Amino acid sequence: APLIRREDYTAPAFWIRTVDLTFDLDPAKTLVINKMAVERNPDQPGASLRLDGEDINLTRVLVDGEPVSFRVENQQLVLDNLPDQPFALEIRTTCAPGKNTQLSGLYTSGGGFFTQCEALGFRRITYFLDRPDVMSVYKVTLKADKLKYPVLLSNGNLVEQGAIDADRHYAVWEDPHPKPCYLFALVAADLVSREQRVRTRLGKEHLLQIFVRAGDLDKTEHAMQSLMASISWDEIRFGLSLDLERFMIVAVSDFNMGAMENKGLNIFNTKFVLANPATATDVDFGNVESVVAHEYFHNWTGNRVTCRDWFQLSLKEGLTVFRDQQFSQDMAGSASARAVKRIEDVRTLRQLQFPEDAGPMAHPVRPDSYMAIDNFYTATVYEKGAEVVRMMHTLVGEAGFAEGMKLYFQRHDGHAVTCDDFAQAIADANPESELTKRLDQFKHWYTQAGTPRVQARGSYSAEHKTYTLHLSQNCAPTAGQPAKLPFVIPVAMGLVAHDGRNLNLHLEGEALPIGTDTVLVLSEPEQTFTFVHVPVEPVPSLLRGFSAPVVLQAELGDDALFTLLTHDKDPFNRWEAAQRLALRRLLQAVSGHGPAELDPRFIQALRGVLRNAELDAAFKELVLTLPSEAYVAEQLDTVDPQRIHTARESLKLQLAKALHEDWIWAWEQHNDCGAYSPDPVSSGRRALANLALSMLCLDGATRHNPIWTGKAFQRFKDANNMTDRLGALGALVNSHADLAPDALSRFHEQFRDEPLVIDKWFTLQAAAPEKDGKVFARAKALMQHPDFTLRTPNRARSLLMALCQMNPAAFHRPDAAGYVFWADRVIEIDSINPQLAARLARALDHWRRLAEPYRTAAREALGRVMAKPDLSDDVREIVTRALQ
Ligand code: DPP
Ligand code: ZN
Repeated sequence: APLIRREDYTAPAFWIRTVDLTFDLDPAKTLVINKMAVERNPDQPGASLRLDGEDINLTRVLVDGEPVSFRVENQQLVLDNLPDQPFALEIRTTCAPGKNTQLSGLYTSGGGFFTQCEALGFRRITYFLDRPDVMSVYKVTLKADKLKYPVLLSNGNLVEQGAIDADRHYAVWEDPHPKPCYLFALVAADLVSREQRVRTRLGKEHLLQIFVRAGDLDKTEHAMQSLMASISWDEIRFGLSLDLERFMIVAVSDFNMGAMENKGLNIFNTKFVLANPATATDVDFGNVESVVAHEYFHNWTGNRVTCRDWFQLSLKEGLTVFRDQQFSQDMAGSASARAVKRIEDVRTLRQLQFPEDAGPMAHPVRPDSYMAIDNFYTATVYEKGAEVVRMMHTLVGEAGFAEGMKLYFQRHDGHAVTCDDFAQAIADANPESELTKRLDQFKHWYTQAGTPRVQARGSYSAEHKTYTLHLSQNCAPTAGQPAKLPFVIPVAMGLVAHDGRNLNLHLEGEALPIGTDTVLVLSEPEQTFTFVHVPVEPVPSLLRGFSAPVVLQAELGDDALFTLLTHDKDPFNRWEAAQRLALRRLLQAVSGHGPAELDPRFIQALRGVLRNAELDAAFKELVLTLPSEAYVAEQLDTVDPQRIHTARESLKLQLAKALHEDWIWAWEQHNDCGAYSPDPVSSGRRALANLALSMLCLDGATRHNPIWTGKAFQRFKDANNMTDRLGALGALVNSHADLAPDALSRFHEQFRDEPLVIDKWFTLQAAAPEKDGKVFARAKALMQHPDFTLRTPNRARSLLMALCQMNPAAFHRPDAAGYVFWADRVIEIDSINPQLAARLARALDHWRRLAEPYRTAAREALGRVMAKPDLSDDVREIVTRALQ
């Protein structure tokens, strides 16, 4: 397929004002009657109408009720010589939902019908102008077997339903809000629902429904609570109210994405909606809360105001991720719990987005071209996009940002717009802000790929009591962007004295000090900031709260980092200091330079955090967890995954041994949380207890001391919630304890009818720390397990992503068996579900930075995938970029 370019955008030649769809649903052959009211765009007189279609059979085309001549060209239905006046267009097609393994368009799952139309799935249902800037009002009639599909749903309001004959029934839905076709949805299935009526601040009544399979009703309470909380949060924070009488969520177990924000009818991957204490972990509860919120928030940021074209994807995704992150922080409550959420978000950004921005898939938050848009639902568009919105929020302040949002909706409600429109609205509402003064430059965040580096150097003059901070920035070239212009980088910061005081900041030339933290705006390649009346030499605490998505190179020595770890008022930078101290030691161990033994001072500092009565358990767990192998790899020019693994495992074991008594203390203090509740305090306690247990098992397993693995086994059997049960199972499996196989088979037996739990069972085994090739062999063998299938994305990911993306030491093998396995799976899945295959294909994005023999073997594997006949565009784009 050719590259599609942002600069080639043109408005549509026709508008489709209304759509009247009738579905006669049958897995083998579904008939779709599509009646549209079409109007020519007067700017394009004489243009032909080109409707997109894919994998559908055309049976009839009528214009104003009369048959017309047409052509089908490159999968498009082309109609020439259409009238200048509005006309009625009727198209009949059939499709085979039961054979749709791509899970895009109309497909079957577990005996029901479901749809997924974003980004380009609607063309697999009917011929249409499948682009987000064509917005239409929909009426949808569903006809289906009554017994098999008792529930018939589509967007908007139910206006009619009834029997057709003894076996079949129908329902008619109308959605009053004009929408792009990617927000269309239908469901026909045998489902039950949890219902809730709510009254919003505007005084309107709404019906909330969550539809699931009959056995899952006891897993819907948390999603309903999250939905109600999201509705009131958006009203309070942004003045945005629910605009529908009915808001529905449907759970489906075969789904490519996490969830989909179809107007009034969100469709969710079961993984992000179902949760109860017996089957879901604290992390799952948190994910359900944030994904429910995310999809709900899309109702305004995405649906009411949508994207002009798919290059603008971050207009809705970056903004909506920012909103769901803010929501989750507010839900977490305490300052410390908010900081924990921020640390987790940054960890994700660094682990997924930074590598993406440094590899062959690097692209701007607003990409310039693509082959398959599905490949651009990325960490860059989502997570970096959210950071860009967050920086605007920092530069204009919370109230200013709320004003900007108000203006954005005043200007653009009901329209399909661009990232520029969004930034302009935020800026225009805040004419005096730093954002507005440098808006054009700020927008380099949308146009330039790559992670900027910020160097910081400070010097103190004891004589003048001044502290001079020199900041500079640069950004490495990325594909197609050899030279970068400087970014606008908000640097939140403070100065910390070695005795622990957070010093008052007084910038040279200003009349008054400005408190103990401020935001410096770095917009030039180099800038110097001078602070006066600084009583003692300070340690700079820079990029507090991770105020910009950059790599900070501050060259702080261990002394300075220990000071920040102990005294910084910003919890993010306390954690960051510990990560830097640990990273420094990990990198020394990997390179073989420097001691392989951890120094007492570092161990003592971690002990100090662990035993600190002021700190929350959740924060301690984050500080005591070493940086991941992926993050270590990110720091290196040449990556030897086995060396990194060996180094990290060795340091982990040292921490297990050196802090043995402290881990026992931590376990004893935190392992009983009483009745289960997923709140931040008790989930933090569970996280710390589980970390302690895994450290104790690790130490025990190396000494063949069965005490702690025995305790873990007991815990595994007795736990009253999935977080503790899985934590104990993980402690056994990850330490390769003798009891692990028995525990694994008991776990499988107990949860054999819970697919989401069986996914965890696969993941745990495939992501375990590699030891003598056993993990790889086990993962390969699990492909033959009767519960394994490539057709359900969650299941395929549970094994394959765990092995190929999350477990570098098991995947990158000197004998190349990991790469052979990977290539075989990518090729196999490509024929079933190209979107899924393309995700797996990205596991070798970074082959160029691998050391030998990995590098050569990885390239060969990529070549094998590339040579597959009929390779999908999705996979072709990933592999082509990787090999370029
Ligand atoms: N469903 C995906 C999301 O909400 C794509 N819109 O991010
Ligand atoms: Zn989204």
